[in-house]
Amino acid sequence: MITIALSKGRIFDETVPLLKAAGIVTREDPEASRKLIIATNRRDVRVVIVRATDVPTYVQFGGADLGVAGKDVLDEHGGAGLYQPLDLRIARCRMMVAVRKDFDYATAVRQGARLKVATKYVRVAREHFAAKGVHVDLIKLYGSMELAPLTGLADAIVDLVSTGGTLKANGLVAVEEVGQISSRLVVNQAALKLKRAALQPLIDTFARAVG
Ligand code: PRT
Ligand code: MG
Repeated sequence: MITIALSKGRIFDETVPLLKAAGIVTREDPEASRKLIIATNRRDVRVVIVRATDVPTYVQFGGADLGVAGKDVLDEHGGAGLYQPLDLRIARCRMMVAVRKDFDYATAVRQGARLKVATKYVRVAREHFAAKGVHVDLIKLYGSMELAPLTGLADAIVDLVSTGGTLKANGLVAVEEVGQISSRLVVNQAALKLKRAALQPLIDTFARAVG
């Protein structure tokens, strides 16, 4: 049995066409069903639905053989136990530093101010500001980061931006790019050795589908 870990929403939606290219069709839509294990047209392949941040953990510890996770999530996880053979180029966005539009970020940074930064991506944010030599106090949040600068909780946030609509709706502006984000195929390193005959053709098909 091959188990593929996916999260609901954009990752599932954008992985479906890649699975299809490999001849794998899911039997159910996770948005409509409450099932966490989804069968496919192939008796030896199933999909498990987990939180986006849990995909690397499932694959690392063998709860799934492979999975699809954003680079943001993988960078926070650290990648231990994971083989990352492919950038699937799906669910693309950018990791950005954003502030209230009346906050003078450039001056704060230039004057060596100690910035309060709220984010879900503490590890990535710490490395980003350390590389720039900017002193930061990091505040870990699990969502609605946009609210932090509006309430005085933080001066800046580090968050994902795709259309920019969420920042705009909350009076924030992106001031710096931390990195380009897309989703990667991740494979359990032990599974790749033990189930190579089943997994390698799948990886090769994904590689061709991505182009
Ligand atoms: O939503 P949930 O809390 O269940 O989990 P999640 O946010 O971890 O999962 P999901 O499915 O929302 O995101 C999965 C992956 O999609 C992320 O790990 C990213 O790699 C990728 N991705 C691509 C994004 C976005 N684009 C994105 N725009 N993930 C989140 N967003 C959010 C962003 O955090 C912000 O709140 O969308 C909002 C901004 O969008 P715009 O279009 O208004 O700029
Ligand atoms: Mg989300």
